[in-house]
Amino acid sequence: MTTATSSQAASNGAGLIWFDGELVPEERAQVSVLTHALHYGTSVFEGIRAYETRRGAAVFRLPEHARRLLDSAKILGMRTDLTVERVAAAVVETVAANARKHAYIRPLIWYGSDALGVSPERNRLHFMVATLPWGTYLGDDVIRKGARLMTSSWRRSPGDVLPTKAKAGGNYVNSVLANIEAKSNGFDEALLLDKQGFVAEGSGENVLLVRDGTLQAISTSVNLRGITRDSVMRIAEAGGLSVETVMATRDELYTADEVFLVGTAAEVTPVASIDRRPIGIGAAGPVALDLRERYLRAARGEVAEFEHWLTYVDG
Ligand code: PPE
Repeated sequence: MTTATSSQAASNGAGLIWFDGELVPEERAQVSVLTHALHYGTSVFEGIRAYETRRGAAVFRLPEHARRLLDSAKILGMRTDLTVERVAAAVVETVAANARKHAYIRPLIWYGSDALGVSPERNRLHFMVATLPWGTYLGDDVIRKGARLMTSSWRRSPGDVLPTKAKAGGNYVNSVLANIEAKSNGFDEALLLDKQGFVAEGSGENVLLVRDGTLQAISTSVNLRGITRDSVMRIAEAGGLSVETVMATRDELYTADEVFLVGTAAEVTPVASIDRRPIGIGAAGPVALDLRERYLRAARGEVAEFEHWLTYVDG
């Protein structure tokens, strides 16, 4: 571990951050070391992307992300007076203030530093929105070659242990453990199973597969109800592909024609192998690459049918 000094320059390239109603430079957007969320993982967040379109930057499926952020807060019992409209306005304002053409957007609601101790009640809630200049999530190379996945020895925490429908900070310890296990074993990403052995999701993505020309989406039992998963299923249907929801075991993934990961950060990332077994052709598959292309075209405002998914930053 590298130990930071508090004078270290901000390194995320976030520029101006929305912080409790004000836009402040990243180096001034700081919190106390006694922040409740830092000690107990009591935060909820979103991952959203803005894409460059002919009409300037546009945020992809913003109302859906804002709604899920507030749903996550509700699941954690957070009493916030934020609304979908206020979250969306803060996102748009932050993208505009940084003059970003495209961005990865990270809104966060968290309990502050008024009173340490498990009970969060006496802590005020805070809200921030950061915009980051992220490119592809697992690297351009992985898109070309396909990701190498490892089935994690860590199971996805069941919904009666941690609420998997909430995008809560604390939940992500499960993802971090799986991710570092996969990376330290030389893989690109982890695949998590649930306690029964069914495929749950990646450390930060949902899983889709193709079998005999049908797109199969892993059902949303113990995973996040992914917005990209929903977008890709609708795009596939619009393109005439049959789409169904399935429970799948890891061996069913081994024998699929294609497997891919979908998420806001990962977009559509083809999978080349799982546990060193080649999937299909053992490289990025044709359906994955086609859906990736069509997803990105929709996000860039090039598909009239899906333009209602965009919120243009300049009105
Ligand atoms: N499952 C998990 C566990 C998850 O974190 C994500 C998003 C998804 C599924 C896909 O959800 P959606 O973005 O709505 O399609 N992961 C976010 C966090 C990535 C990170 O490293 O942080 C993301 O993609 O923004």
